[in-house]
Amino acid sequence: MTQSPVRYDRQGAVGIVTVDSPPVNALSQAVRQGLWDRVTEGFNDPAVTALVIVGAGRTFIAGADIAEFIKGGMGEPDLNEVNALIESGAKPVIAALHGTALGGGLEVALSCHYRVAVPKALVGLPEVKLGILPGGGGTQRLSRLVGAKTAIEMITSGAFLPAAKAHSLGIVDYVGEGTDPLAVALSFAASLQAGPHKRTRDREDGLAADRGSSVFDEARASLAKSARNQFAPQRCVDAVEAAFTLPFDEGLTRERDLFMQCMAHDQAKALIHVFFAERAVTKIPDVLPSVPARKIAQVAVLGSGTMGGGIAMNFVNAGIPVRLLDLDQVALDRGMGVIAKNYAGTVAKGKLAQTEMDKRLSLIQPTTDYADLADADLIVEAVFEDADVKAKVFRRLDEVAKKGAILASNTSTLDLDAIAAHTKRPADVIGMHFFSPANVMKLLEVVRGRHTAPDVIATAMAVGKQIGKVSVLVGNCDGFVGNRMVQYYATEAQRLVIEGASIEQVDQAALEFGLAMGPFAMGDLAGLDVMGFIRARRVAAGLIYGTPLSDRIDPARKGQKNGRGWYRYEPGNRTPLPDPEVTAVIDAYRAERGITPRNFSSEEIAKRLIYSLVNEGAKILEEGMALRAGDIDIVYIYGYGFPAWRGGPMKFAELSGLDKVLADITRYHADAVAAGDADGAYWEPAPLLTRLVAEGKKGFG
Ligand code: 3H9
Repeated sequence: MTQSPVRYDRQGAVGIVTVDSPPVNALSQAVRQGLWDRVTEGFNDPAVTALVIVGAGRTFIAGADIAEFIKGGMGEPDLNEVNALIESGAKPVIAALHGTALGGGLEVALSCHYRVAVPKALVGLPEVKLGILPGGGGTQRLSRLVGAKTAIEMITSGAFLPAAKAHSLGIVDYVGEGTDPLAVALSFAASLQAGPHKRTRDREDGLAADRGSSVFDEARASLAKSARNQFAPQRCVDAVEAAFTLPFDEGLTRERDLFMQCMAHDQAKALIHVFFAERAVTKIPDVLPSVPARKIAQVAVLGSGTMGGGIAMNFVNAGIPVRLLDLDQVALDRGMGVIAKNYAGTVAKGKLAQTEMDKRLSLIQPTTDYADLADADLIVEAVFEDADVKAKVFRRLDEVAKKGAILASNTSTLDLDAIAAHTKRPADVIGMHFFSPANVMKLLEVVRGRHTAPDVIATAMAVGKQIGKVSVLVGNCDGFVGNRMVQYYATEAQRLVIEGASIEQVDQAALEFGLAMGPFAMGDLAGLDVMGFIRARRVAAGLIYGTPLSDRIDPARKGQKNGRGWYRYEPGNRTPLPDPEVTAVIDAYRAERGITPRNFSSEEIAKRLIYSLVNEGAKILEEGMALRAGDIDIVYIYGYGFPAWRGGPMKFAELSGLDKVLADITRYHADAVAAGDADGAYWEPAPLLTRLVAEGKKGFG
């Protein structure tokens, strides 16, 4: 018989129910059963007058077992039954919180008569981030404690609240000292008066003021904007409202009904996929966790432009000192000025203390002397995206860097092996591709070269985590994962315009799909001059199909930086405005090719944009340039503003049906061939996709 993950002990007159199910004490079927059995045992134990529920290891219960959701069916006993049992006892039950009491974990705690916590404990109902809502009574019980507004805020944001805040809101009854939740609970139990001990379901504290309030409609209207197109946030409001309109048990039934609606929705499938994909990216089959990372105490960044400055900020934000090198003192002063201005903006918004800004700035040592890089453990090159410039830099770095230093390139497209070949230590060379603005965007593509050593990979991944990035290991191909895919996406946006859509319509369709910005606005933000430079190299190397419109746009149009790109911009304003000069270029090009513009629906535009990503993503996957389809999804969600609730491009394709996606891609390819349009050649279906569909597979595996 397997041992239960929940045990029962006694200390004096207190019965202790300990959940011991690493890593996070999630509420698997065995844990729910164990809770049921051990709480029953405690209620029946004549020697105890109160019970404590506590988590072993690093945390209280961090929620329902999400892996169980995917397998389908959650098994008996249901969480609501366990909670009802806890709440029904004649003896008071105290939840002793440490680590994170989340989701179903907080719901268990809310069913207890009292909640106590250590100061570092965090509580929250983050279900909405998985596309669902609290389904174990959380919406009903929390509302009774804190009222509608706070309940809606907590449940629709999924935010984690520190113990002190939870105490001030009435969620936690007592915050003790130290780190031992059991000690806090035992001292609280000793102070308990004789009953009755009120059950949360019977509390009225939070309900009275908000009955019939407009807060629900206001929340719905606000979420319709801030969580546009998302299913669960609206259902969260519905569930909270039920606490104010229905008796408790009916409220629970309504909550469960809404929970099941969310579970059945594609958005939950997408977001649960993202949860696991984000954790899977850390796992590299041939770089085991036992591979030791190198120690990174001093970093150097080369290039003090927008990218270099942003990269430097990441490290000093994490307390790691940086030497920032530029060859030109004027450029260096300008770069330092931009960094100071960025921090000052955050201070002005009240999000950073002035002393903290000063501390961070003091950790950056500007220099124009390569000799100053000699003690750096990690050197990140962020100079101009030109192979010759990079070659020169890496030859110089090879001369000055100490033995064992990691030499990282922030190249976004160039061949990492060619860069590494300019050093005598290719095993120490790796790509660390940050995304602009580098101090904000969470993605870090870690590029593995042919000779990159396993411990260099382990170090880059670990450093990425330390500076708050989501690091994804990718292979060395032109554009790696993100930019390799995006070139086809950008070209497809232009093909749509050539065929008849307007620039604004294409961007609007991307926004309606849920992307953070459309392809043309993205081009203007990245800089058409930079993209033009990269494109010229690729075209010369035979790596890219035509990009007919870009080549006809006046090269003086650089995008947002000079107020003229695919759009025009008023000074000091980032709102894209249609520009007749660009429209004239499009009209002339259509006329030259004899194209009669046709109408497009937003849906058709979105499909063509997204499927261009999917088809290239499948090629990348087959070549092994990404380890998993989920890695590609994470790249797009954290690097390109792809909506997480769509799951990323590859999950979106799975949810749309790989067979349907392939049929569309095949048609786009046939259309391009029939029109003699060589620019559409990339629509040739990815062999992997064709094979999966032929085998009847529903996913990329
Ligand atoms: C819910 O409760 C629904 C109910 O209302 C209704 C039911 C009817 N389940 O993140 P980490 C794994 S919905 C299964 O790397 P950290 C995770 O996959 C749930 N597994 O650590 C990883 O595995 P591996 C509401 C879980 O310290 C390992 O634990 N709760 C779960 O950076 C370590 O995770 C949530 O949404 C889970 N619930 O962060 C909380 N949680 O090592 C979700 C974690 O094999 N979890 N794992 O890769 C979190 O936010 C973070 O994991 C947490 C720890 C903050 C707890």
